[in-house]
Amino acid sequence: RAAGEVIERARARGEFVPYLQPLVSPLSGRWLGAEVLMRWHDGDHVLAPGAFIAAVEQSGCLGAITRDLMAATTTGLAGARLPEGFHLAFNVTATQLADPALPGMCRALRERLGDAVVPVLELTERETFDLAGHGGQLAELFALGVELAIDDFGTGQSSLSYLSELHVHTLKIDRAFVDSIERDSLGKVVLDAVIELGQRLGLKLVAEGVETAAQRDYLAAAGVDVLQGYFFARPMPLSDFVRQLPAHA
Ligand code: G
Ligand code: G
Ligand code: MN
Ligand code: NA
Repeated sequence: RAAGEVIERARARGEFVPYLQPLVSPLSGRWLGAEVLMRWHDGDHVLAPGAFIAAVEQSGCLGAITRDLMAATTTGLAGARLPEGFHLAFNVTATQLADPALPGMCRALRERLGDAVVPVLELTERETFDLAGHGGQLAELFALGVELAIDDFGTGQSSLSYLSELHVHTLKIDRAFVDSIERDSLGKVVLDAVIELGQRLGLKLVAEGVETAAQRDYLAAAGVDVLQGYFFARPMPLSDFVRQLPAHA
């Protein structure tokens, strides 16, 4: 309860803000989109979700905070010239897919930023089993041009059947597998298998946690479509993203 009140007060003060991390083309280095990551501006401190996401979920405010992040991102990018096909990815829980406000938020995003922008909802692999009940709202979201990405792919333990059943567009390869590239480990076997699986299913592949040129080169040669990681850019405040975008678009 007490923690919930702290979270709600922080939300009311606008302390939960979007940071954006570029999604990068392996070949050209261009920014093809961004993942929106929540940060808590608590006085002088900027906290990452690991420190507070559990409290947010318990507070019941996660849905409201996600809507705030979507609205703030839409407003913050409204003046920017976004490249054609720019993907804007938000992290959501399976429960949030049923949020009746979600289709309207996605529609508003496309209305304000243009149809060239593709809203993406990232769902962790661990939650995909919860998706079955959300078919109706998912169909509505897909009709609006929204795409679905499976986050942290390779770390869950679900069956793979949902990939064909759920109209998933994108697999985000967990950074643990990217991390194994420069080490001769079992992780690299899994990485290669995930890449082949995604390609055979016709899914877009995004690799997360790219930190070195060697990792970039390996993933580019393997045909991974999009890269994300500190090697290219860290998550940054929206205003920094807008300032840097023209040099990378
Ligand atoms: O940004 P960072 O690496 O600290 O994120 C840590 C975790 O928090 C990641 O798993 C990320 O998916 C999650 N996360 C970040 N922003 C959001 C958000 O807006 N909503 C939800 N549900 N999770 C988020
Ligand atoms: O689970 P999800 O993929 O949404 O989480 C993304 C998280 O990964 C964010 O918290 C972000 O800060 C973090 N991240 C992004 N790029 C890198 C990277 O290159 N290395 C590491 N260690 N973390 C990263
Ligand atoms: Mn994510
Ligand atoms: Na991830």
